[in-house]
Amino acid sequence: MSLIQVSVPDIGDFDEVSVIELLVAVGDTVAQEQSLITVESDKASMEIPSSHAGVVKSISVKLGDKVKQGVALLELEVAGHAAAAAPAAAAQASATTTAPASAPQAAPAAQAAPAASAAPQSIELRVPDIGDFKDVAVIEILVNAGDSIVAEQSLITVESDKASMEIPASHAGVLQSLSVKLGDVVNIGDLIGVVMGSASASASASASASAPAAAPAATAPSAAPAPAPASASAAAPAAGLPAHNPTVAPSAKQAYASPSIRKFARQLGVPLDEVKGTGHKGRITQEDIQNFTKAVMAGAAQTVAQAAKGGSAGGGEALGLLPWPKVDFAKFGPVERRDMSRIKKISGANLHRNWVMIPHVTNHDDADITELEAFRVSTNKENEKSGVKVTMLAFLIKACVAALKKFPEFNSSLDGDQLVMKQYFHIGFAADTPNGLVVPVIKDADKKGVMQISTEMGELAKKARDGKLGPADMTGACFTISSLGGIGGRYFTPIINAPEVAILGVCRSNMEPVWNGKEFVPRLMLPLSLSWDHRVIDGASAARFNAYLGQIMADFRRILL
Ligand code: CAO
Repeated sequence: MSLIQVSVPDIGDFDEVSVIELLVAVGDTVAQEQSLITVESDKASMEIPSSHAGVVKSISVKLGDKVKQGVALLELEVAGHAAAAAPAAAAQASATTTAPASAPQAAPAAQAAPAASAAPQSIELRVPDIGDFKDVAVIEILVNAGDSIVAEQSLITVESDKASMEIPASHAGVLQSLSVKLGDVVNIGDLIGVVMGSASASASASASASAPAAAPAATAPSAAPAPAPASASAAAPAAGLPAHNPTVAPSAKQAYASPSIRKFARQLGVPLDEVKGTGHKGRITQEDIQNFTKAVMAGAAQTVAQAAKGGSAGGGEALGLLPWPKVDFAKFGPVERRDMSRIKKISGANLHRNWVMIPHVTNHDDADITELEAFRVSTNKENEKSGVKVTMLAFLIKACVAALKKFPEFNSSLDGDQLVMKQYFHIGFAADTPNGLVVPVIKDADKKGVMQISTEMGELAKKARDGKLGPADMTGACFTISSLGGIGGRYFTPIINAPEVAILGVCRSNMEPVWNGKEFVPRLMLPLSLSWDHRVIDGASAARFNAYLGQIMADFRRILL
């Protein structure tokens, strides 16, 4: 074990940068390359990564500190380093951290291509030397073609995985064209745009090419929004300067976050400018993104885009409903809070969407299964030794395949204005497990016999109860059956498993008196509940589907016709 010191690396042309985020705490175990501290100038922010894996022993800076190259940031206890090696290790730490931190050197003003001249002329604005960074992504475009820009005004923001920087204009003038768009990857020398101006109107173009980013904010009028709300007014567009490209930066409030947080937000699809920062000076932290995501997933919040689409956030506000009641249950008696299982959370969100988005109708009917049940019982007796038990559900799967073949719109999915008609017959069945409802799928049920379907169903149901179903076991269904036959009940309204368009609910069969035209006779009746998507199926088809299903269940020989 040895201690190594991580200090501020060569930060290029910056005299001082501010410590804006401490990404680790004393006692934390950090991995090599893990970001430790974020520092920021007025034009760039960068994360200082750890040169070694180790444990943070002490941190010698605090938020808001201004630091210069060589200032000690923290001490790491590193395994496997002899004490004698410590200075070398420290040096290495510095050296390693230099790489990303060289980014600010990369923020010089865009280089002017043509030679200086007093007459207005087209001047190319190119990506300057951006240090060790190659292939950096354009994450913000801060100007529009047609804008009048001043020298040093930020044109675009580029970002690597450890640093983001704004690239300022080397020349003032009217922006003729922009050659980059969001998401482009740029390198030194790439054209950003062309400005019509006087080369002499550049603010010390060549000087700023070497050290523009170090210019104090006050002398570097920037159309780019301030990184921190506190300095927002200082960063407001200068008088006469056009506003930002509204399609790129619609919000006056620019999210204030480090490059890795921006990346994290992008990966999750979180709109950063809707996240409230709770960090230093309102900076957005990883926890802020996580909390925002959790709130949206739980339906407690909505993104602007969701609200605009009128989708449901679960709270019902988007549907114009009253907010969900908030009750302090403990006021009325003792309570205990339990987390919902993962399966319940996932299936709940899916069921909710399906219930809200699909216009469901449910038809109820009964099938006479007297003979089929007798056949099932005798088959099971004959096959007692095989260990395979046939339940009514296996026959239902075959019967549903026959009905899907006869009424193909039940074996379809909606895709915009089109129906995708499936030529395969994969049938899902809802299975009750200790952790919640899952829907394993019997693939190609049309090609399988009742015995094989029973065997597969038994295996899949066991896998489901053991929590061992894989994604392949649960995808691709055309139609689902939800059987409560082993439990009880009469009828229910099953929720369609989108993007399927129908689902069959089955309850417990009962011996009932049925009028045969002459007399009441005892018949075993199976209650069927067929829910269907009224956008795709109409009531007459649904009644016919149920009736056909009933005919097959009453006389399974019909399946051969
Ligand atoms: N009528 C009368 N009895 C029935 C029946 C019916 N419709 N369906 C099944 N049974 C009987 C079976 O014959 C069996 O009886 P024995 O033990 O005497 O042989 C018993 O009920 C138990 O059957 P089962 O449930 O084990 O087998 P299954 O093939 O019918 O169902 C499975 C398998 C995995 C679908 C089932 O166990 C299950 O999980 N069902 C719940 C599905 C569910 O939760 N749906 C609701 C979704 S909406 O929230």
